[in-house]
Amino acid sequence: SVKACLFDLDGVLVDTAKYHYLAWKRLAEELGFDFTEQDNERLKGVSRMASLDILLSIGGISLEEAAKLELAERKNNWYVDMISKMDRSEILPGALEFLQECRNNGIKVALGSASKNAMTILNNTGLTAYFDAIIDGTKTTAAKPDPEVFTLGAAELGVTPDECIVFEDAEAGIEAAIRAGMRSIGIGSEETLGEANLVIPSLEQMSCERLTGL
Ligand code: B16
Ligand code: MG
Repeated sequence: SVKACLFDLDGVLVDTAKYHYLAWKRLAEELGFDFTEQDNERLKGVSRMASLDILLSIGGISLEEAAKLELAERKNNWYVDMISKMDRSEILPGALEFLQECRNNGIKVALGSASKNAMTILNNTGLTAYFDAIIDGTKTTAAKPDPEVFTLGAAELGVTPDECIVFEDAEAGIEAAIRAGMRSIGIGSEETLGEANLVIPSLEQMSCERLTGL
């Protein structure tokens, strides 16, 4: 049976990808090259430093670790400026309703995000109170597709992997769920998330009843 739902943040509950994109694009422009929305697809679900490495490879730039840390911080400051202005209107369609339905049905709820800024986003959108456990980039040492973020979530909730369903918008996140021994639901397109047990366009198509048939 299903006892817990584990949610990715960016791309599942809120659309912060657009802010990540604006900040990375600004950094690329300062470094003298263009960064397209298509390039940005490669950064989804990927950690901050790994994202920077991808960006620099697109620009054909190689740098020392100290210079990279400085650039990552510069990008993060712009990103934090943007997410500090977020409010509940930026919660994705169907998310609030499904989180509430989980709570009403006694299904535990955890966050499993790579972001070190997850608490700012949850607090500004009013989502914090929906979670029984919050695992974010400040608590993990290995990035998705490593299963750590979801394994820690299940442990904190006191449930076993086979009792968990992971909701993810990134291919690396679905792989992390599989490696954790959990079932998963992809939010987005079948093309990239085909490994999931079910793929739906958004949480608007989700209900607790649909969890039972997975
Ligand atoms: P930060 P998720 C991920 O969030 C984003 O998808 C990814 O684009 C970002 O680089 C990563 O968080 C780290 O974010 O720079 O705020 O620590 O999808 O795992 O909720
Ligand atoms: Mg995501």
